[in-house]
Amino acid sequence: MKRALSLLGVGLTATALLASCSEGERPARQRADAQTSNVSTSRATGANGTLEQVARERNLTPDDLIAAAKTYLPSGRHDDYIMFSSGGHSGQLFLIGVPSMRLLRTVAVFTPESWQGWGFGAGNEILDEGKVNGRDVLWADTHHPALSETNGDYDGEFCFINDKANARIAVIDLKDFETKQIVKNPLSLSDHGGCFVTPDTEWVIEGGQYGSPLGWEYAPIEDYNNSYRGYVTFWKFDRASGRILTDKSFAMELPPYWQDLFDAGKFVSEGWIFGNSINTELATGGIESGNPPFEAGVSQRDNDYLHVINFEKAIATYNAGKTREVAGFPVIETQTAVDEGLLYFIPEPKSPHGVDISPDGNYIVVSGKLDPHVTIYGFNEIQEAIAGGGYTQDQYGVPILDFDDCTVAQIEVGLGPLHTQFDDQGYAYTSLFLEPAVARWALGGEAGKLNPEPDWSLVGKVNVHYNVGHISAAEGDTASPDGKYLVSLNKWSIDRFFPTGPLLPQNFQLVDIADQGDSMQLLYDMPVGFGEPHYAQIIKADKLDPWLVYPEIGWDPVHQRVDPNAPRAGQEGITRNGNTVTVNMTAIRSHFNPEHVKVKQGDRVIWRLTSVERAQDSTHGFALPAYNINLSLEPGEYIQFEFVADQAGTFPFYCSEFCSALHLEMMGYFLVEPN
Ligand code: RUQ
Ligand code: CUA
Repeated sequence: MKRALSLLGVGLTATALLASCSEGERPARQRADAQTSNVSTSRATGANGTLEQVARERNLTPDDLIAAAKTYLPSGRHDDYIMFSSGGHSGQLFLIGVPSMRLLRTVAVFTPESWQGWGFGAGNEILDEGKVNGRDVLWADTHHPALSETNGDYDGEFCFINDKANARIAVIDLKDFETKQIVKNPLSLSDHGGCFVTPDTEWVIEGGQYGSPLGWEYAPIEDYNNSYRGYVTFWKFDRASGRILTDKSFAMELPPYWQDLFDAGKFVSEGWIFGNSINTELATGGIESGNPPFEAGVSQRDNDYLHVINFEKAIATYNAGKTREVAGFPVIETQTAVDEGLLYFIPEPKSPHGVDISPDGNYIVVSGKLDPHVTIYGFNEIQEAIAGGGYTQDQYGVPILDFDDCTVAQIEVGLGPLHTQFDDQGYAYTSLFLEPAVARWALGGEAGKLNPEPDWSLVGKVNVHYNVGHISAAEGDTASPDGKYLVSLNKWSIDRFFPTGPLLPQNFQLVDIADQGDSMQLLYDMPVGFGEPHYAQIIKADKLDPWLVYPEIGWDPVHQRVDPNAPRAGQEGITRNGNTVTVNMTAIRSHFNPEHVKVKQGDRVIWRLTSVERAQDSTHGFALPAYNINLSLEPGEYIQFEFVADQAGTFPFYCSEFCSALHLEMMGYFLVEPN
């Protein structure tokens, strides 16, 4: 094996891998164990022996060993980065460590989640905010997480995420990684270009997707051009309360093209918003009637339109009251947007996707799903074109700027380009769905000074498996990307993992992008067996500053303050007022107090439960069978839930979190005496 490794030219590298792990550092107990195991026989061949033997037995190449060493974290060591990944149809948010690619947590957002008690006695009022026309919609197709930013950089305070299936936005506070708000868009049932934040997170942008009458009222599909519309909504975010202020938010009506993704300008382009679109054909489908199916109808034209919005001016227009109420929501009509000079279009080739702003804010990158190029628009060029006047117009009167006037470069990157991210060395990365691969290309202009390659040129590619959608580089969509790592969010995994029946996981592939030039190394495959994640953002871990326990006993995580109703130690008890029974209960290892809760059938029960724990990680559960209650009580947390005791019987409740050696004994009886 030593010779085999040497032939591959990496004998020294393998030795170096072991150098930091000397025998002398190992505890005596481990040394003794090693001597009695089979491994110890190969140890006799020297320090290299163990690693070589493992490599041989496990059929690992030298590159594999390097990749393993770059991703492995010894027990107790933390990841440098945290990836916030959309949970796809799970409706949740996933937190994944990078480079280890270990799943750290799911955060319950749109979908009930029993471990966190979300929807089973806690969080119900927030899930209720996500109702559509009064009906529960307890799942979501989450697409785009957006970490809050200060000066265009992640600040680690909040995360937003959209639900494409119902046009909803959720707000998650990164003090406790819990969802605080769900906002339902009153104009539409679908969004896609959501959510993205402005550089100081004053606004959360939610762009639409499938054209429909605003407010989704009925209109015949034959009336598409007149009655159907697109939109982009601007949600005002208030950092102090950690909430979107729906009464200070507004939307802009757009032609019924299918708006795709949006992004906010930064630095030079701050105050402007960019979005792309498809279906400027205004195709309405109807394959069953002999019409072209959507996939053909939407792809007929060579160009669709990049939407360029003067957002600064749009805010002024909204503040001046030049809006129309639609479904109770203020909307700047397209005609107003044109009259006020808020909206411009620029052609973008062919079935465009993705709109990504370069870190310096100077360039807008758009891919064409059916065009092998990325197209780079210059912000200054766009401004000159706007100032130049003399526009053509689309059929809704929106000015169309000249393509050549606004573009600075087109780079042939490969087949099926989708999304672009950036690094700290003057490179951009674009996912290529059809190849499938990730292309690295060199930026030009000022940003291109960081790389040694010619401006606006393709530098190299790394193959991925298979069918990459989004990619996410470390802080790769911010004003100061970190480089180092890129994760390819692959849609298909085919032969990468054990086939779990016909339904296969997705595959997050970690790529090392630290070296310049054409040298990117695939490091790790992470199967994602829950929902179909779309986008992810990767933040430096030390920017996050989560609470380790809730700040004070009796903490209400919904409002982030102590609840005066929260029972403290010594305040436990059960009080009756007519048919209403109030239970004041505390939890601490390893008991609830009180342990007997006796009510009469038909009583209304208000149950107040405080964890009076202060030790980190001393979480208790609270499971009440048949009444569909399960809570997660983190140290200091207070939760109140209410129900009518309509089922008589004997209901053992218990702590559903393995919290101590006597966790099984952490229980009580809920006794409902029949009428
Ligand atoms: S966009 S298909 Cu994020 Cu590629 Cu949704
Ligand atoms: Cu508390 Cu188990």
